[in-house]
Amino acid sequence: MPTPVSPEVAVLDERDASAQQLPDFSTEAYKDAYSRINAIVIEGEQEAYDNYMALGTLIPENKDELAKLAKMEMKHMKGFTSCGRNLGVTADMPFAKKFFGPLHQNFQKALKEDRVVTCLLIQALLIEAFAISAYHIYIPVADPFARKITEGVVKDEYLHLNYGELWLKNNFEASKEELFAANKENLPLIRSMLDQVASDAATLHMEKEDLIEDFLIGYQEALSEIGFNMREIARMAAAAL
Ligand code: PL3
Ligand code: FE2
Ligand code: FE2
Repeated sequence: MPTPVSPEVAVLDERDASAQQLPDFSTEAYKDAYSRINAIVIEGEQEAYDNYMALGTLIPENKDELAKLAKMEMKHMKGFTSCGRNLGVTADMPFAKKFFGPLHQNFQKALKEDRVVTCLLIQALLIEAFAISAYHIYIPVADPFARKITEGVVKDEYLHLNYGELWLKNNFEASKEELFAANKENLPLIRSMLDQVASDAATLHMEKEDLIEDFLIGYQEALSEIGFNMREIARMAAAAL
């Protein structure tokens, strides 16, 4: 007689098996998708460096702290560059520049007009929450080299998100209206970036639903930490629908 297996154990086994299904990193399909995803991450880290340096001019009292955050972004950029090199992939940088174009333009416009709240929402909340969710979902399906690098990076990204949360929390009442407007204008851009990256991410065994879920949890937690109530957060998240 076979040994009876409890249903709980059977379900657990199944979930573990699917979670540990690693892609074949050497196929042309994997490398092709990686050439775009790797470029997006390299460009994102480079722009994050530029954005924190620029924020230092808008918030001179935090100039040194912002320069420290910027320096971490430069390190991330170099780390992800080595991930591509390790797999023998050439990053498609023109694609990544276009990918970030609309968000980049909105940041630059806000910077010119000294709208520090909008700049913080774009870089320290939206981009960081996007990066944290992407890195979370990537780590279990990454090659061992990239996994180690991404684990180090994601720790830093929380410091960046926390910086933005704290500044906006300390200036909440004066920032509220600008935050609503900046969210309405920029959250749909994140949504469309997710749509654009979904099929390449799937090739890397990253599911779009997992990315959206992780992103929305992180972003909504940040909004709550800053001081928004549940109704306001729901209204802000609805801008992505
Ligand atoms: C700022 O610290 C980081 C900015 C980077 C933004 C990256 C967004 C990535 C979305 C695409 C999914 C990537 C999977 C991760 C692969 C390394
Ligand atoms: Fe980073
Ligand atoms: Fe960051």
